[in-house]
Amino acid sequence: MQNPTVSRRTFLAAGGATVATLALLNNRFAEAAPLQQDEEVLPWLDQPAENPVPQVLDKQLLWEELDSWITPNDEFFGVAHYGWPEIAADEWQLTVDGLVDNPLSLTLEDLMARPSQEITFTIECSGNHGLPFFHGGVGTATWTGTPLAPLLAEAGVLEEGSEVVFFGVDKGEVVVRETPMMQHFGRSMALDDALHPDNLLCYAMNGEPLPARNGYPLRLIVPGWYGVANVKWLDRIEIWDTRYAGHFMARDYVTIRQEGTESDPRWVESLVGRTLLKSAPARVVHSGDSYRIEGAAWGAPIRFVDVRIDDGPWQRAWLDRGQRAEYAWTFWSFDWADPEPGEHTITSRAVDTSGKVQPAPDDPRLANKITYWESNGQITRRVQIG
Ligand SMILES: Nc1nc2c(c(=O)[nH]1)N[C@H]1C(S)=C(S)[C@@H](COP(=O)(O)O)O[C@H]1N2
Ligand SMILES: [Mo]
Repeated sequence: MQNPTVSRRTFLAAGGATVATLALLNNRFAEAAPLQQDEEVLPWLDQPAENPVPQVLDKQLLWEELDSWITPNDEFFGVAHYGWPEIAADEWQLTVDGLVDNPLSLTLEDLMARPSQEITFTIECSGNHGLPFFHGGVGTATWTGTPLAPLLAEAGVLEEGSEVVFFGVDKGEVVVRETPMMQHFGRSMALDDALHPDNLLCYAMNGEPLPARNGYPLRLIVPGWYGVANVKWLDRIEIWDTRYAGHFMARDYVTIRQEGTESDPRWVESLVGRTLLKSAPARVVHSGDSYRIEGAAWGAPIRFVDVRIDDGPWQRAWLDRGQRAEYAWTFWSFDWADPEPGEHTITSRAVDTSGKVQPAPDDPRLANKITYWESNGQITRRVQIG
């Protein structure tokens, strides 16, 4: 058996890897390595600021503790803009109406009796890394539910129906043109987007009933879309023939950036929707003289991930081929040979299968953006060696 501390890079370069050994090495990180006895994690010198809005953001991923590809339910980040409803399933129903032939009203039992489907999907809040206290708004779960498209087909969307609006039970006051009004949390999708076969009306998370925090009894799961589109505590679906312009669709979760030229600036406002390519260093694992940088990449199909130490060259990381799924993060690792004692920076960048590169923070798309949504720039962490 090979010495497990031998670096995968050296080992593969030597060309002697058998399939079994590869599987073993892969597995060590695929299991996402609950640390081996002699290993320890070096804490990052840079740490997020204290969370000033615990009523909105109740939990975050702790990067130094990232040791499983699937995020356990009790460690999953949670965002709620209008409080945290606790819903009794027997007092709850899902209605589907508006521009349909056949309005529906379904209990949780009805939904669970329908065909079920699973998807492993990394959810990220589009505000993640956009605020000094918000670095852990991402997690991966296997979501179970019934596909949305057949349900919409059963409701019989009328010819003129073009927009599917999803409402949560939770509500809050918004002020529009000086008029205060109570509004439910709502988000919409164009009918074609809503009909995507991967979209689920989800009632289970990692094999357990959906936790209250994550939307019990029912939430929308729309793989490939930012967190905000995945409406929790869902109880109403409406088909409209106009675009929905609710608060979290058209006023908040809107990205604003300056384009054009100095003399003719253009302010561009766009809706937060599909996920963007991103990666982050998770932690530095250390044992004796060996140092390994581990991280994750998500938001688009990943081709490769590069790591840069200090101002050095970009170097290719190893992708974990063991645990991958179309909509889930890919774990990567990099063997850091002989780091000099002292403080270092570590940056990662992901490249997707179409060749798109995760942008540097000074990329104009990021640098000219004044809102914190869609902060998918390269992330740099600081660590002390020795
Ligand atoms: N009903 C409802 N759904 C919601 C929200 C909300 O406030 N109310 N927040 C959204 C946002 S902004 C995010 S990032 C995700 C977070 O999902 P999680 O709490 O399960 O991690 O839920 C989304 N769904
Ligand atoms: Mo979010």
